[in-house]
Order: sequence, then C-alpha cells, then structure tokens
Amino acid sequence: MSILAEIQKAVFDGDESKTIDLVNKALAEGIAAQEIVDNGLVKGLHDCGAGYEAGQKFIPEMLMAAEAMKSSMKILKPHLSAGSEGGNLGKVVLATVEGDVHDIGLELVATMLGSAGFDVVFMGPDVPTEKIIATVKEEKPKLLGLSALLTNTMDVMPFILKKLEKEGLRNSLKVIIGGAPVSQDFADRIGAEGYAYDAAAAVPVSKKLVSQLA
Ligand code: B1M
Repeated sequence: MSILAEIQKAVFDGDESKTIDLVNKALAEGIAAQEIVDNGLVKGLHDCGAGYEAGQKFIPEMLMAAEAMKSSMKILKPHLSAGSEGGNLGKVVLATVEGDVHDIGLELVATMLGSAGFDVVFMGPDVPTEKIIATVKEEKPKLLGLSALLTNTMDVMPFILKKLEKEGLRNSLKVIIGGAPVSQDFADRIGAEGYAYDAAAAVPVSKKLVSQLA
C-alpha cells in the first residue's frame, strides 16, 4: 500500500496519531503537502462520508476522521503555498454560513488565500448572518467568502447577499462561494460574483474579483 493510501485509510479509521505519523513520514519522503491533502487526507474523509451515507459510519466516527484531518493540516499548513506575490491583495472575510458546522474546506481556502497574499479574517463555522454583516461593516473587506456543505444551508447564501444589499454594502465588495453542494450555476442564480470548486481554484478567482474592484 502506498503511503498516501495508508493516510487515506488512517483518516477513514479516525486514527489521529497514526495519521499524524504518516503525514510526517510522507513529508520526510518529499511528497508535496498539496498531494498529501488531495490524495490522502481528503480521500479518507470522502470515504468516511460515503460510509456515513451507506449507514456504515456514524457521527462520532466522522468527527474522529475530521480531527485526524485537522491535526494533520496544522502540520501541513506551513508547507502549503499558493505562490505568494508578497504584496497585500486586500482583506477577505471567510465564514461558513449559519447552521453549518463544516469548516475543514474553508480552513483550506483560508490557508491558500493567506499564502497567496490576502489578509484573511477567518470567522469559522456556523456564523450567524448578522455577525457576518457586522464584520463586513467593521473590516471593510474587498472580498467575502462563504462556504456551505449542506443542501439545506446553501440557501442561507442568497439571504446574506440580500442583507448586504439592504445595508448598502453590496457594491463595495465581491462575493465568492464554495462547498460541495454549491455550483457555478447556483452562484449565477444568487448573484455571487465568484465560485470555486476547491481551495486551489479559490486563489485565481479571488485575485480576479479583487482586481475588478480597483
Ligand atoms: Co457532515 N455531511 N454532517 N460532518 N460531513 C457531509 C457534508 C455529507 C455530504 C456526508 C454524507 O452524507 N455523505 C452530508 C451532507 C448531505 C447534504 O446536505 N447534501 C453531511 C451531513 C448530513 C452532516 C450532518 C447533518 C449529520 C447529522 O448530524 N445527521 C451534520 C451537520 C451538522 C451541521 O452542520 N449542522 C454533519 C456533521 C459533520 C461532522 C461534525 C461530524 C464533521 C464536520 C467537522 C468539521 O468540519 N469541523 C462532518 C464531516 C467531516 C463530513 C464529511 C465526511 C467531510 C467534509 C469535509 O471536511 N471534506 C462530508 C462528506 C464529504 O465531503 N464527502 C460530510 C473535506 C474538505 C476538504 O472538503 O468541505 O468539500 P470540502 O471543501 C472543499 C470544497 O468544497 C471547496 O474547497 C474545499 C477544499 O478544496 N470549498 C470552497 C469549501 N468551501 C469553500 C469556500 C470557497 C471556495 C471553495 O470560497 C469561499
């Protein structure tokens, strides 16, 4: 079994210490951090989600898998780079919408945007809409990034956009959305300027959006 397949299995098993050991070993062997994320950790989480859907895994096991991924991300974070240009590309506020506790994907987006040169304000998961609006008022970001992993929380996104408009904040920033149930079509329908399939794609999309504001 390859080391990436071993990492995938360790995450699936929710074995945090084994995952950490394997991630350190993979780094020492010269495997790129992004490769470890995409072809080890994320695959293990996806297997776990599939197991949950099939009734073979349960919430505590999904939580253990998530913890194994999160601890590994702490090790990998300094090694993940989106090719920083050194300059400050502007402020971006990132939040997972209200009612949704999934934050692993958003953390990856935060890491990639931070290393690309954005000043990231990370609000975390399950953020009430009012708190997002208040933070936009206070931080005056160029970009607001919203994440949702549940089909029933993606509908909070158009609500946030309407609120921003009502508060007169919509023209001063661009909005990028992401998360498994979200699509370019959904972004177009709700009037979000940007959509990214994954954290790597969020970098060029975000750069393009802020350049349109200048
Ligand atoms: Co949840 N969960 N979960 N879960 N969970 C999913 C999402 C699910 C698909 C599992 C399944 O059934 N197969 C399913 C959703 C079904 C649906 O609505 N369509 C589900 C469910 C049902 C639930 C609960 C409702 C279960 C329950 O309680 N009955 C519950 C919801 C609680 C709530 O939110 N109110 C729940 C809870 C949990 C845990 C707490 C146990 C844990 C989350 C821990 C945490 O995040 N801190 C968890 C996990 C781990 C998962 C799975 C297994 C993995 C999610 C993940 O982290 N993936 C997931 C199944 C799966 O994804 N296959 C599942 C890895 C991550 C890197 O990918 O988050 O997709 P992802 O992020 C990607 C892209 O989407 C994108 O870039 C990221 C990185 O490349 N992206 C953006 C994300 N945000 C972006 C923002 C951007 C741009 C790109 O711009 C701003």
